[in-house]
Amino acid sequence: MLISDTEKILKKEKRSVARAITGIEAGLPGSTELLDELFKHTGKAYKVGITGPPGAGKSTLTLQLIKWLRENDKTVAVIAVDPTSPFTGGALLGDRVRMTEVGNLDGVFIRSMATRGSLGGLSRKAVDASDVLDAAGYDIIIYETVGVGQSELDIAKAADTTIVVLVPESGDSIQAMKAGLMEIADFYVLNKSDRPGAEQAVAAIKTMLKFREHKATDRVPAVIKTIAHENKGIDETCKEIFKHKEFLETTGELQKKREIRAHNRLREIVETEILNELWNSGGSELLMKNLSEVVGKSLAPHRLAEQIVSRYKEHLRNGG
Ligand SMILES: Nc1nc2c(ncn2[C@@H]2O[C@H](COP(=O)(O)OP(=O)(O)O)[C@@H](O)[C@H]2O)c(=O)[nH]1
Ligand SMILES: [Mg+2]
Repeated sequence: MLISDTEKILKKEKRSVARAITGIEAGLPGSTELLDELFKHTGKAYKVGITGPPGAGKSTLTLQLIKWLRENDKTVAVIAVDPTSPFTGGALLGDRVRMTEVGNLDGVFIRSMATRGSLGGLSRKAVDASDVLDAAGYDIIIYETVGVGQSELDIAKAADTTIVVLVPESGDSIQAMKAGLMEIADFYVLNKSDRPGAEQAVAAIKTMLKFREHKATDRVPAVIKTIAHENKGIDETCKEIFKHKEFLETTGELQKKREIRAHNRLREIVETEILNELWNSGGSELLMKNLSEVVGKSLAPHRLAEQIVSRYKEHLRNGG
């Protein structure tokens, strides 16, 4: 039994799309079969990652991008992975009402995914969910993530264009560099540029970019100033997305990027399968049974690990 109706998803029926994503998130049986069916309808959506520190204005910016895209006849789906995001409920009531309103618009789908408990598999689930949205025919898929952990970085890397959002507060760009955000940005948005220090912050980001290792032929990422809640800089931001898209298409980089992603995705699926089987076919039991010996120093960790792996190999020899 499939977890949702393929035909209805292909017709962009929001309830069926939502049900499919819920099933994927929960890992329900039948979700991979649904993804199999949808797969041949994917590959058309363009994916945009929006990442940066909490409170930088990512959700506000996303809302404005949605409006711009709808005015330009593009349908948009958002996957928000952010515990503090208005999309996921950490915000003021007013913000949540706005999100719901926008999410109810025709040609717009907004979905949050929980970070609680499942960080490891989150990027895989977000990518699976985006396959549903892609098959449903959304032109643009936006991933909003807080740029803090590895898992969030992985999601940002699943995008065709990644935007890093920073604010004028001093040291923000240094923090971003430490968090690995500088390597993944295709361009920068300096939001809250109504605040003091905006010019200095732009200069700091540009200096940082100069010192970054790069080939002479590399594209230098743009730095765009925005005031998201006043809709300032949104037009420029959207145009930069499409400029970057064109750059990727004409240079063949888009194809390369997608090949790398397909490769990584395959590895991740296989590795997850193997790990699940290893732990579920007696590995967990063996670990728990002998853990006290390791703690009590009578069994070395490498020896217990060897036993667990041997047992898994034996399980495979016996036909899995
Ligand atoms: N001053 C100022 N405030 C902004 C701007 N953009 C967003 N905000 C406010 O900053 C707060 C955090 O925004 P939000 O979009 O939730 O940030 P997120 O955590 O990055 O998604 C909200 O109260 C917004 O209204 C801006 O350009 N200037
Ligand atoms: Mg947010």
